[in-house]
Amino acid sequence: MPHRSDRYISNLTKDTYALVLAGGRGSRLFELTDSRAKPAVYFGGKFRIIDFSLSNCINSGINRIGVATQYKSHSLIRHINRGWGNFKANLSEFVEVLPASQGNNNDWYLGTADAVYQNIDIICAERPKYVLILSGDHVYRMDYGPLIAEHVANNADMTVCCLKATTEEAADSFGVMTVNADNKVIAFDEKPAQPNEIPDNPGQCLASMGNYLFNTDFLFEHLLNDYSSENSSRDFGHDIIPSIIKDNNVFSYAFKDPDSENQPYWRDVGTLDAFWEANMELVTPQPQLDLYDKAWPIWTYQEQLPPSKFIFDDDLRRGLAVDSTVSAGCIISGSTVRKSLLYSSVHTHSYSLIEESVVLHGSHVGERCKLKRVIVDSKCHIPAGLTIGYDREQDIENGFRVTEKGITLVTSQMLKALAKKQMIID
Ligand code: ADQ
Ligand code: ADP
Repeated sequence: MPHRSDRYISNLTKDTYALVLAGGRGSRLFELTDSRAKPAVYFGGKFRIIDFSLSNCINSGINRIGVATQYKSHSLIRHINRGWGNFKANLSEFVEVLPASQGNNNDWYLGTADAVYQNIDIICAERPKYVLILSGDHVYRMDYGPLIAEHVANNADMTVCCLKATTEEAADSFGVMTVNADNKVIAFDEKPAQPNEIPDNPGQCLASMGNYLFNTDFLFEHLLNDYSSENSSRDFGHDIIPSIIKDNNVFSYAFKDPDSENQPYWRDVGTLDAFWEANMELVTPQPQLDLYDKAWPIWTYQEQLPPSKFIFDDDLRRGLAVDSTVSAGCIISGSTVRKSLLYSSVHTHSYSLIEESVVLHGSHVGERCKLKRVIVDSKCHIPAGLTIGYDREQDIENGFRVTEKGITLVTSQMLKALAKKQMIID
């Protein structure tokens, strides 16, 4: 991350209103998003995915932030109210929730552009010079200051943040753009089957991160224009960007790691495998995502919890965790935790073995359980003696979800159904 002195906390960031789009379901996370929107999904031991975009705003000096919510927003709204609601150094700074159906149309948000359109009045009242539209779905650390500075230096109307991706990754998944030598966007295809390659970079393309910076007046003008078109899906990637690039100054901004030439850290934890892998990366000795960097803190809501404890049980079996991350309030008693990430208030009991697993907060792992490559949703009670992650067929038979890569998801609903089934059989 840049040193403090290199950062652009300035009139530019102060003149910016950020709108975080947080209404998406994240359907490829299956039961993990049954009761919460994707931005509310837990990540990294104590955070939620949305904490990363919100922290990026605060650390960049953008202190007026709206969060557009829609799908299953209860958990997300509660998190924002508890963790971010009191954020203010003075009255002009806030993080506020903008739920669908309270904006201009009294209707659900259609596409991403509609989520902004329905909140025009709220944004207008703030009179920002720039509006930064962010996807609340990704985990990354980014200083938005240099983006705004480059946008202004380019005399741009709009700037799209982008990353290099392989054409394979981007096909059918990302917006892909073609730029000229000045980084002006000359073509934009939303989720193309065959993405345009970067010249001299075979197999590589420029993928949109779903983060956009607009001059406020320009944004409002084009949102209103879009409303005169009947067959628009009211989406930035499908409708707005392709329609404005020809006659306006639309630029791309390459998101780079300020400390290295490597691809910057940016994860779409949109599938169970990606969720498991990104969490597992954090328990390695030197993960690319540095959560311990004091210059770029990730803020969140956290319960007041006692410290974690590791106990020899009555038979002197050691409670231990190695190559693992253990959050506050956990009790590891007479069990072994290896290469795993335990969220807060997880309790593991004697003779249990937990390996390469992600256990969300408030879950209990009973005596003599064995877990390998498992995602345990929050507040699960894994009954004593259960083995998960060793036999794919058995896990499916037990009602758990097993991914192609062999990661097993367990939720409290699944465990309740299994208990009911076993009661009937007994
Ligand atoms: P997707 O991520 O597929 O592509 P989308 O599902 O529209 O686009 O989600 C974008 C963001 O908006 C997410 O943060 C989501 O939670 C939120 N969102 C979706 N629908 C919403 C609604 N109705 N109301 C409020 N919020 C909503 C986009 C771009 C691509 C780009 C990828 C990068 O369209 O061009 O490459 O992001 O991931
Ligand atoms: P086991 O892991 O053998 O199933 P328990 O879950 O009952 O056993 O707890 C083992 C130990 O964990 C207890 O003896 C106690 O030291 C500690 N412990 C359990 N609950 C708490 C608590 N709420 N506060 C502090 N320590 C606790």
